[in-house]
Amino acid sequence: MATKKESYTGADIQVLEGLEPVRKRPAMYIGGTDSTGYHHLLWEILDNSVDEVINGFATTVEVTLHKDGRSITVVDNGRGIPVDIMPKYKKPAVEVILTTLHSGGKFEQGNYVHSGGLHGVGSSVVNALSRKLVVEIKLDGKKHVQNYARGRATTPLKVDGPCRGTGTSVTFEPDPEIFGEKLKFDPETVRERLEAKSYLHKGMTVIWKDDTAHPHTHVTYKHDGGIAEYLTKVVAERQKPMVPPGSATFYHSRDNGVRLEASLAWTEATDEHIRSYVNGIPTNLGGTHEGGLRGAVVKAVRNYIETHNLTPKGVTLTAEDIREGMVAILSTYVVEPQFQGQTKGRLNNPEVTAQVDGVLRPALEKWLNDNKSIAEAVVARIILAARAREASRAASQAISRKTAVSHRLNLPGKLADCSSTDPGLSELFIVEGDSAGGSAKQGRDRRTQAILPLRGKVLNAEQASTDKVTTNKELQDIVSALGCGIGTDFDITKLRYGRVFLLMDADSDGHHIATLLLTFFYRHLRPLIESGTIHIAQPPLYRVDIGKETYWALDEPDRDRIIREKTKGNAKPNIMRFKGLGEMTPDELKETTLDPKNRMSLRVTIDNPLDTDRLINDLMGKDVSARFRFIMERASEVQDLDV
Ligand code: TTJ
Repeated sequence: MATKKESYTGADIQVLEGLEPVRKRPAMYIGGTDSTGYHHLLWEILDNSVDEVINGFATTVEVTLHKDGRSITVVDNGRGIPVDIMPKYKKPAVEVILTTLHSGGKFEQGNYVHSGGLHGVGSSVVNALSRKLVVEIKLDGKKHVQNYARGRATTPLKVDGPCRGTGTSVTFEPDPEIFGEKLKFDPETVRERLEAKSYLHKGMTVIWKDDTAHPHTHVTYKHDGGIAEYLTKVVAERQKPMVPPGSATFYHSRDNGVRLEASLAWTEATDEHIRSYVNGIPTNLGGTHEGGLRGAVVKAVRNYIETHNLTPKGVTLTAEDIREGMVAILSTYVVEPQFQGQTKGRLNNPEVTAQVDGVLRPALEKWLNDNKSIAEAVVARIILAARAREASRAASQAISRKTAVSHRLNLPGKLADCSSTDPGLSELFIVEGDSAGGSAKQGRDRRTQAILPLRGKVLNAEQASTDKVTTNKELQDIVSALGCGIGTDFDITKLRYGRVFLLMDADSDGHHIATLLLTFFYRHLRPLIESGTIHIAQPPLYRVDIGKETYWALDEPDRDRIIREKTKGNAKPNIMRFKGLGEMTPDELKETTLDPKNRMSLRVTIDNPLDTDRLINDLMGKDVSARFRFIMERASEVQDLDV
């Protein structure tokens, strides 16, 4: 016993040397310590099991999110991480792998292909950043178990009875010291990633269990149709039929070093939707491989149009027209991928563009020529897109012409503008209802704050084209007030306000309007969201007076916390609930919501364009409670609290 203990003390020192830099600078290894950061840990662990499947040694990967929402188990039925003692380290291989930086390298060579490169930071990084980690290996009829905490082994590798079969299981809990006390895995993010993996690696069984859900989730994903099946599913989800129906196409290539699969179709949607993956890992921000796909599609279609004399009269087809409504899945394998961006969502290898184009373009041309009736329907759809674009351009130019005459003269009548003309100082509050608008006008700082009350119905912009959107009075007024135009005439340098706040009641109507407005900004004025211009004001729901002090509570728990913490002795709290913004006095509104020194607001950001796309697609349907969640969830996620 004593010897064992001693050797563990020795090991601890070595571990500390090995993994200390990871705990010191976690962001260098995983991109950041926000929610993306700890999800990264999961992807890293998961990819080890997926690799074992890709290499043909496992069939099944199972992921369980435990009740606490933050510990998670990944299990596979592969060969099991080796447990034999490595002479150089005098420790079991598994312990070396989990406690030494880059120790995975040895196992990645030879016949062991690693899918990653993106998450290939190593399971030791996950271990270092986990409050606890337990590895269980079934091998040679024995179950081996070892525990770790913050990268250090807390027990030796022990045999814990006999077992059948082989496989590896890792349970870990990201360290709240690194990621903050609020850390929770997002079940939908995990589920979606697992489902995507099951399409990308056809035949693999993926089991997803979510013990935070009521009742507990237990689903199995297995798709022998691979990404061709994935495309069908994505198109169905987006509820825009294929043009022509059932016309998806699929390519597969393993030649001349380019390993690639792509599946693609045109639909009646007005946007382009590409899901791309490198080595099985999503590249949400696209990159050079997507560039290759886009180029291939545009050139193949142009070539088809020219050789068949289908060029339309009176309208020129742009690349965007050709790709409008296209839905594509692209899965490429790159030996040494280079990624860019905070979350490494973009592929940067320049050579990949030509490789993807070189494979896809001839394949697409052949498909078009072999399927003339499909090709003709696609070309007709593209010409329609070009004509619609020209029509909407005319419509949006009409609006901009009006706003361009003078930045003041054509402002909407109900806008109470600010006196400053410096966008850096100016803020616009879009306010629900006339009575709240009135209080806001009285409570604002008229030098820098403009108020635009909304009266009529806001159009659901999810489905609408630009010319339709610009006929809606409320949206038209917003565009005019903003001054930056819309559609092809959008020019962010003309934006009249540096910040735009949505100020709505904290009830379901208010949430609905906010959602409609966010949808409009997301679909038609996305740069405003991307630049961080759009904010959601956070008016309080309660006023709590205790003695001479006044407190504001955003919601019920907040109110109860204030009462608990601030009520001393005999002071009896006086509580008032605002049924809507209209019930607040101008002074109250100023103090809590308008005044930059005291107000609460949330900045709207897009952390994952795919998620956002899906959310907006899903939620602008019928389910009001889901819409409500959208706002609340997104809002609570936003880090940029402007207090
Ligand atoms: C390495 O080469 C010898 C046979 O086993 C190979 C291996 O490492 N297999 C393997 C690792 N299967 N599963 C894992 C694994 C699974 C999880 C959940 C976590 C980690 C870190 C590794």
